[in-house]
Amino acid sequence: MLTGKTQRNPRSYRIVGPQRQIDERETPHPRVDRGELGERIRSWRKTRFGEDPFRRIYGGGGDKSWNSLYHIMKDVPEGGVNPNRIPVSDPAKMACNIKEIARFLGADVVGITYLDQAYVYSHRAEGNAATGKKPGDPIHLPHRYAICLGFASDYYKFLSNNSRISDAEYGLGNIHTIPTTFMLASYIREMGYPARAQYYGTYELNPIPLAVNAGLGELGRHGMLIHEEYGSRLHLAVVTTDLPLAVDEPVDIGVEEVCKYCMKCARTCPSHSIPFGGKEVYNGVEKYLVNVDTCYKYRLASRGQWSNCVICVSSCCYNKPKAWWHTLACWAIKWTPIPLRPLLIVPLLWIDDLFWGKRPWKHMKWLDYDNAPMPVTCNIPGCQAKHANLQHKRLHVTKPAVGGAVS
Ligand code: B12
Ligand code: SF4
Ligand code: SF4
Repeated sequence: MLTGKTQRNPRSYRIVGPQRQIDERETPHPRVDRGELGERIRSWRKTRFGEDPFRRIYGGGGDKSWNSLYHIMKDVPEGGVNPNRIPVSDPAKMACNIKEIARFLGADVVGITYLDQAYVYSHRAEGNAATGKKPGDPIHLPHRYAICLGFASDYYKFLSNNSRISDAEYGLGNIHTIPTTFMLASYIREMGYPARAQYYGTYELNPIPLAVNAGLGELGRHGMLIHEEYGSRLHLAVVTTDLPLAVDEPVDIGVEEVCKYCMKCARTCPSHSIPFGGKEVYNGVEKYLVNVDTCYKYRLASRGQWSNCVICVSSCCYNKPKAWWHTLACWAIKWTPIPLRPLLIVPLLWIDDLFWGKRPWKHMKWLDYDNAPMPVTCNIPGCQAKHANLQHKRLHVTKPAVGGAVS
């Protein structure tokens, strides 16, 4: 078994014990499909795209997404490996070439690391018609390298969270992973080396730890990769290969210190799934532990208006449009000596709340969509008002209502 060795340890998580490979059947989607999180969420997952044809083309399961690229591509066979192998004398030069091509094909950010088998699923949850693989078959992915790719989503569309507008942007990010990784893997096979594309719908691994090790960013309190420029609005995909490549180093962009003081994602998460407390050890890794079950079940609050919650992504203080002041703030945190960072971070977080809001959200109209809060009928006995939004409803209720903009 190959063990990923990086020259520098990432700061945002710590390996403290043996890690076992995760069986994909234990991960949330198959558990929901088996009804382990209850019948309501199981049937929600089947019908979540509703009758909206535009939402259905982004697919991802359910009864109504036959025309999504996801459904078409997930069973497409990979091509053969060219028997005339091109010799690689300079892995660093080849790594530059691969990154350039990956960006040309559509990735926004690229990094390379060793493929640590700890992050490859042990068994698959779904079969694959093209390869003849069945659910429960062991996964064999003996490649040496993982080329990690990030695909950025639009800052403003995500601010409409949660709505069909943020859904469309989220879905498009998933779909973008498909042609780029597929073509990058094809290019490597044309050079005579095995390569497999790990894109939305076909993942045989967890891309987050690999992307952290490849220097794309750090692991945040909300459980996702944070990139210096794009925050967490990055979809991740991977191409695994044996093509000789130089690997990248994990980066320190200050997430470790910022997450200690910020907690904006924990404050804004409507299902309270993100911890306010410290890190915990799970499967040999010390990291912040997100409650994936409550996060998943929050989707029942969507009332047919959206299907993917992106509130923690939009709230994250690293999530900003491209601007010089954002670059400057990130640069300053990065280059401040670690013990002095809190002196800079605390005022920056105050400014962030002041200018960008404690719960970033924007009213938006796009195509026929309008993410204005829907009227909520108050359930207080005797009250006949059609409340315009949750703020009004909160005047009546003592317990804070769970919900984003459209709940
Ligand atoms: C199932 C799933 C979900 C489930 C469960 C969420 C979850 N946290 O697992 C639901 C539907 C609720 C969900 C929600 C979201 N998801 Co999701 N989800 C997945 C999926 C398909 C599998 C994740 C999994 O196996 N989780 C089960 C266990 C492992 O979770 P966990 O113990 O809490 O560990 C999490 C992290 O700590 C990390 N992790 C696990 N082990 C280790 C080890 C080390 C060393 C490190 C550093 C990290 C790490 O990975 C886990 C996923 O976040 C992945 C794609 C993939 N193949 O990995 C995308 C993925 C994680 N989701 C993603 C996103 C963006 C989201 C949402 C914002 C939007 C959405 N889809 O609704 C929210 C955010 C919720 C959150 N705060 O985590 C992105 C994250 C991108 C990024 N920048 O990091 C991924 C990678 C998909 C992609 N194409 O990019 N998701
Ligand atoms: S996706 Fe939504 S519910 Fe899940 S952790 Fe993020 S903010 Fe909370
Ligand atoms: S919102 Fe703040 S605490 Fe949460 S992941 Fe982003 S930086 Fe860390």
